[in-house]
Amino acid sequence: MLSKTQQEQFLAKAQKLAPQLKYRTVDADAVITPVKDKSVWQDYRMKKGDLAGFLKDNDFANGSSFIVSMPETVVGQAAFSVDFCKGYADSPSRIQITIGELPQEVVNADMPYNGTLNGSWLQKEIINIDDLPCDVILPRRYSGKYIRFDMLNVPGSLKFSNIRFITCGAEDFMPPPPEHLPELLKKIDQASIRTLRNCMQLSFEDGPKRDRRLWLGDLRLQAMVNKVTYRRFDIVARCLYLFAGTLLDDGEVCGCVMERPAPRRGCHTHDYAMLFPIVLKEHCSWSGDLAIGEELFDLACHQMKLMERFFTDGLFTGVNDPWTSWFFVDHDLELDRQAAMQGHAVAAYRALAELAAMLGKHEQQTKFAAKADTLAAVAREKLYDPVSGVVVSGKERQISYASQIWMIISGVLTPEEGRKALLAVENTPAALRPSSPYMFHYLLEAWDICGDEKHLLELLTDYYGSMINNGADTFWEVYRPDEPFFSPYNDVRMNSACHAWSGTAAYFLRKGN
Ligand code: RAM
Repeated sequence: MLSKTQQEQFLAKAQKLAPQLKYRTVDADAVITPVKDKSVWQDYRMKKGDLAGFLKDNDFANGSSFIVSMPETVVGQAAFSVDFCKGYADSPSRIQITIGELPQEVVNADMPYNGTLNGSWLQKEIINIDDLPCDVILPRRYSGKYIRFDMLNVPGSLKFSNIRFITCGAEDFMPPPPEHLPELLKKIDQASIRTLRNCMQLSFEDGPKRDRRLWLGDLRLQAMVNKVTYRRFDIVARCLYLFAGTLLDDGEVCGCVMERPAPRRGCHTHDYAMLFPIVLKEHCSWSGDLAIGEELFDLACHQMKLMERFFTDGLFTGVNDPWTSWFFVDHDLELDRQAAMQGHAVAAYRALAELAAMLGKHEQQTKFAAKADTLAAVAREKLYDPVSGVVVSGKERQISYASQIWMIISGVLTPEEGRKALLAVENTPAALRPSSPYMFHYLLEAWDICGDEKHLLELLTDYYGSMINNGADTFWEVYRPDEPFFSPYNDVRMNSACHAWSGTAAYFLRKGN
């Protein structure tokens, strides 16, 4: 168990690794007329018009409003210049400004919010300006493609100009798409990289609009894309130190870390804790930095020690309860998590064994390899039906993609068995499908391990391509192609449209074999 002092030392290391943020100015490039159109994703088409002409020809009195768009989804502070037009400013100007990643957030800016997460995540400001003319830089950092202005109470009417974003992030450029890719895959590659770039702030955030924090599950996927693009291993190391410095009381790595005002621990998310050894091992082998592996090895081992309480005779018997004992796995409360968690554990022990080998800890290597073998054998005996070739989970012997996927990722199934299992669930309409892009990533990773390039590319093109066709230039936290208004938070405006765990397409397109 790491002492408080050791944790503080890790936080000090994280502090030293804080990246220098880069800033640039991106001007708004169009005025938007939202057109209701049921044939369009979430019912609104955003018709673009000439912004310069619009701002020159129009002034805005009480009750008027307008929307502008940015050339791409950006992260930073929205800013603009404003002046009075008629008469003189004898009183303050009260303006409401709403920033949205997707049309619904700005078109329905004032619709009552009844979602489950705090409505203050919705990006809205009411400001009062005393002195005109004036250049305004809004106080928070936002993520968006649209800015809506509502004149709540203004003296006479106002003129606007210079509407822009002062963007920020650890990187300010985008690696161009690989030449050989067809057009749609190029777009997918770029949206995936833009997603990573926008989330890459002082740490890898899950979403720059929401939750703006470091989640271990998201970090693993970001580290994969980072490996084939920006290669900012310093930020990955920083994130690992942040986790190591904010442990829960029993020494478990928490699911997420909030960085400001000072690093704070978030919740228990046990599947994410099991990813810690995996992320650490991958980071060491991709960055070549074995020192951090040595430093955090015991902590990684401790995670699996803590997880032992969820296993009986080598089989996962923990119960998922989001309030007390949370095994996230996917945004799906119906999902029986037994097989997926068994897979997480096998994969984590394998990662520990490999990390031990890299660090020359041969005894530990043997010990963890044996642990992985035992759990894998139990999995094959209790959860794998060799006749149907499918993995089942829980008392009800539920069949889901998640169960097959994690048995493949962990190597419990051979690539050939894995391929058969995935094909079998494709033909099982009752099988629970991936609900979030997070699980969808793991489906792609599973097809990759099974060596089925064709399936992988088809699925990738279909899923991310349809998001692109629905207007995405960064990938969305929540995406059910047949349910445009689905939100795990009961209000689609709360969904994040630039989300770490949805951005791994570039990894598959660039990793080579
Ligand atoms: C949601 C976020 C985040 C994820 C957690 C478990 O709140 O989308 O990215 O990791 O769930």
